[in-house]
Amino acid sequence: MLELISDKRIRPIAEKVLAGERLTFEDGLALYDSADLPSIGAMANHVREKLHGNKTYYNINLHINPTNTCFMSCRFCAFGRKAFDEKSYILKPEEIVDRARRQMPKGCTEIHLVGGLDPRLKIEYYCGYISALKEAFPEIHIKTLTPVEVVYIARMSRMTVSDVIDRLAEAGMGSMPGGGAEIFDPEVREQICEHKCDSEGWFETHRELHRRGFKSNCTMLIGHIEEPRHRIDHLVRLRTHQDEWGGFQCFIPLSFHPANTKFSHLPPPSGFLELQTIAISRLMLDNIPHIKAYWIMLGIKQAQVGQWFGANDIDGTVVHEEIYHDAGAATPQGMTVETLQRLVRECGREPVLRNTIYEEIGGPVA
Ligand code: V47
Repeated sequence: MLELISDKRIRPIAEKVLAGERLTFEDGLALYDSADLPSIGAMANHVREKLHGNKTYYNINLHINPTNTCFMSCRFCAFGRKAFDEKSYILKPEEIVDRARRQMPKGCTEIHLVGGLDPRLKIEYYCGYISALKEAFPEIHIKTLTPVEVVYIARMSRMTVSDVIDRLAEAGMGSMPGGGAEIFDPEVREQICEHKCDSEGWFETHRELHRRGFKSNCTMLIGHIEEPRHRIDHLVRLRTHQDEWGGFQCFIPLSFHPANTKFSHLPPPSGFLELQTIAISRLMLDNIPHIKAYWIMLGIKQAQVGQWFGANDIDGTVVHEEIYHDAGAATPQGMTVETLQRLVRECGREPVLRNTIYEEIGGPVA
């Protein structure tokens, strides 16, 4: 492989990758500084195949956003609405159960729920919808809330983060998705989402989850005002947490969609940056097992290519998605199992059905 690397500056990094050595902050920056994307992709693919062979994981899931009212004003967000907006909504627990009953795809194992921040909603609301879903669908894994919501609920309900997590766990929360991470660097955070929880609150929440044995995911939002050094700093912070606590099972690089946001004047991230980031994440995050190329956000074509640039997961059926579609995503709202399997096979990978915690759960269900 080494002789195929055109950019000689990154050959020492390839040697480290082949030797299984950890990459440094400077290595990460050098990779972002190189235009030799095929070589970086080949390095990431080497790691990906060492970990997962030819498998690409997918799941059968349903997304529900309990509320879109949000008192924050994150500049990258097109989803949140102020309470007086006629398009704002708060679903009651029974409405969430009803929607799940109507929309749940055959073989579904997971409901993924995240929403806006509304001071009128206290811990009882969140525990209410979790326990209502668990009562109606005891076998379904409830993957819900991000540290941003947890820290806010703690503040609004006058509780500690630790107590909020205990209550959510008692109600039946199974794990947490990776949202709210954005970019950890405080100067970037100040410009894109200054009111929401900082990196300390984000990591505290995951620490509290991981020390109790819960799994969670992590993300990074790319292609807005951040620079390569902010992305590498973000990845190194995740890696450091993981060294101590474990618990992150999947990393998802998220591409910024500018439409209908305060950054609508920015161009969307390039396909080059997306693939570079998937690959560099795979290389930097040597202790996080899975990298997801989320088809809803990347588009189907790029999610397929991502499977050769370090990703080994494509996410699932989703069924109904609001966060990216409000920001101009052109992907479908959901996908059938048959289509997911076909798309994975078409790019030469083996589709493997998983549950939320990456247990393989057997062949096609359709
Ligand atoms: O934290 C919001 C991002 C995240 C925009 O854990 C935007 O399996 C791009 O975290 N353009 C929420 N991104 C979604 C998320 C997620 C999605 C799928 C799977 C998992 C998982 C987690 O979406 C937010 C923010 O970073 N986001 N607005 C936008 N306009």
